[in-house]
Amino acid sequence: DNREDLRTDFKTLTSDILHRQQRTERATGDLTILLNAVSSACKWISNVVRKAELLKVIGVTGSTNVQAEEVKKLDVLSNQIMCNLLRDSGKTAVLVSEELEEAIFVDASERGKYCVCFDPLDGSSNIDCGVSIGTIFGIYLVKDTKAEPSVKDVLRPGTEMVAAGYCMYGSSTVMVITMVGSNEVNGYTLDPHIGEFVMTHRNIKLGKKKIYSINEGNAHTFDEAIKGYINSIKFPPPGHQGKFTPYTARYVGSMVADIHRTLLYGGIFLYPGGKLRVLYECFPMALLIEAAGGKASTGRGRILDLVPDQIHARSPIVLGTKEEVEAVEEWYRKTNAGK
Ligand code: P6P
Repeated sequence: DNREDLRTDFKTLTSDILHRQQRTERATGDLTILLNAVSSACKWISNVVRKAELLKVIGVTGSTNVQAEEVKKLDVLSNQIMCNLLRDSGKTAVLVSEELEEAIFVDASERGKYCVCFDPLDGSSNIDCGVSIGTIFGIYLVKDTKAEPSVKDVLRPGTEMVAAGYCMYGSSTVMVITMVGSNEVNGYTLDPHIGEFVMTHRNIKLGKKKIYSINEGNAHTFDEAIKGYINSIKFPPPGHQGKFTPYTARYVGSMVADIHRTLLYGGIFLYPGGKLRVLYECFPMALLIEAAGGKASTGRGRILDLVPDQIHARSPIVLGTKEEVEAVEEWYRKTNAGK
């Protein structure tokens, strides 16, 4: 029966990770095991995120559980799921989490050679109003497998990451991931009935839609370059007579949602104020956007070249369609803003 809707040749994240291992010289299978731990953690977080409201309503967790403990907030729970599954994989040496002040250095007895920087549930302030949220991760290989792991293993440029991605918990659960060097970004949608991430977005490349995404509520803090660029896409240039097509404004306020749209449709996302974190928001998203044919900048240069000075370092970020990011960089050169 060759009915088109009965696809039987679907690919899964699990099979893609295994095939990548087979194609990689001297692959030990460690990254395969690590990525499967990330995938399992995201399935579990998805399950908990989707039940959270219900659990509160039906009182299973209510505001206190049987030990009369305050029910864990979703981002705390998501952090514990990520830390436990990553540590349990036996393939990690250093864990950096948005939820933890200090890095975790995995005990020698269960230590591996990878460092995972992650935000277990980014955008969690949006949970109660049903906005898409997500887990963001970036992976480094330790600098020296024979040395004691240290914070030096993660205070490195984003160009040294080996893999990065996010899992968005929205109308469906979608894992978007890139293996550095593949120049490919693939998206996989979770089929909760078979528990597999099934490939739904093959080799994502940015679209060309004229969309801009920025929190205009911060306009009073924008420097001359950002003001100049935003005005140039909202209003016709002085003396312009012809037809002017302004950009469309789209801002969710949850990074995974704003980046997912930018990856699929194109456009530009800007967070000029130094709010977003380098290791587990800026770097992973920059790797995805570059692999999908876009550009990711601080406004003055390639953001992946930054070296964070501490694990929760922040940076301004402008990313999306190459021409748009280059226009912002040009505004910085012209106005020499923020010097
Ligand atoms: P603002 C969510 O709190 C977050 O960390 C990112 O997911 C999002 O892009 C940004 O902050 C939104 O910040 O200041 O516009 O609410």
